[in-house]
Amino acid sequence: MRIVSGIQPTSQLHIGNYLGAIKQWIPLQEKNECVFFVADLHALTIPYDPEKLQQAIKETVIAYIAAGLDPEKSIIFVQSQVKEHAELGWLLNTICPIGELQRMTQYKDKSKKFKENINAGLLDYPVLQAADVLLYKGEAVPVGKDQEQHVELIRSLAKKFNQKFASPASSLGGGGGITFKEPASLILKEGGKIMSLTDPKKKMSKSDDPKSCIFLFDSPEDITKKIMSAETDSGKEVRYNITKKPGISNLLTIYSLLTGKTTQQIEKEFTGKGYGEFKKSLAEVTVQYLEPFRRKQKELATREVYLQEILRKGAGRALTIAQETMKEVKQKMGLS
Ligand code: AQP
Repeated sequence: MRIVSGIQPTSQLHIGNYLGAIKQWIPLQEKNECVFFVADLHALTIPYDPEKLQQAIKETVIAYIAAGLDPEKSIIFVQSQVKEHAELGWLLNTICPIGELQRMTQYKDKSKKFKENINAGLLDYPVLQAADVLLYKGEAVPVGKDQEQHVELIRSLAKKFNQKFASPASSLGGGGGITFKEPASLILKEGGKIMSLTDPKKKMSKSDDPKSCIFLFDSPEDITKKIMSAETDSGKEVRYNITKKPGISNLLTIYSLLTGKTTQQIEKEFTGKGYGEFKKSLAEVTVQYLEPFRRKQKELATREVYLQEILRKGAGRALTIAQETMKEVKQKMGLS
């Protein structure tokens, strides 16, 4: 299968990005053709500092590799280096109903969060995302739960394109069979939506308060501080109950995903022990789990040439596939 996914360099990557997305990318590399990119064009849709963008891109690539992506197995590159993403995005705009974009949850949330900067790119974001996947004729998109709605739109645009331009029965375009497959979203049942440490009713997000996220490269001191002050619920019992105890349930989910133990096993372990002891143990587990990430990050941060080479090769491989798709798309749309 061809697998496609990406993450925006909007800040450092957090444990939600890892547990919801990257963790499933790693095993997928073994038996599939994987395309993983740094979504820098998407990152321009919220306020950002141009002077810091290159560094953020580099840190995202480092996070990919420190977390286990293998440049020998996967195609790793920066989205803006393959201009066909923007080109296909424009073409897909012409078949995307604007109402579909206006109902997107992420658009609504981000327009509230960045009231001063509701730009057209924010609304159009899912169309560029469709281009990101369809350019490589992606068949599956491993993402967190928040992206489910966007992947549905990708499927709907793929279908619309095929019906309009690629079906043998179509009066328009080149016909000649389908162009795009309708990609499936791969969303983990556990880990698909890790919640904020400071407000467990909200998703953990890179662009929120740093105290609400455990970043992959946080120091042991920061991890401990953040977990110890994470919002918990009334009562003392360590019990999984998403409606009555959203804070503790979120921490239990993280604990379970980092240790491989079930939440029931963890509840049993902490019977009669209270939140403080549980959080202390979670902090230790997290510090330990992320230790190899920090080590790898330090090593990679000094290997500028190696990182550049990965991205150069990745962009070259991506471009070959992208140009092939664009040739077909343009022909079918009457542009060549
Ligand atoms: N809290 C989360 N739990 C599980 N998965 C998550 N993802 C994001 N947050 C969580 C998944 O990680 C990938 C990141 O994609 P993105 O950077 O393109 O956009 P996002 O979903 O908007 O991520 P953030 O962290 O919330 O970033 P900002 O604050 O910049 O918007 C996706 O697969 C996403 O589902």
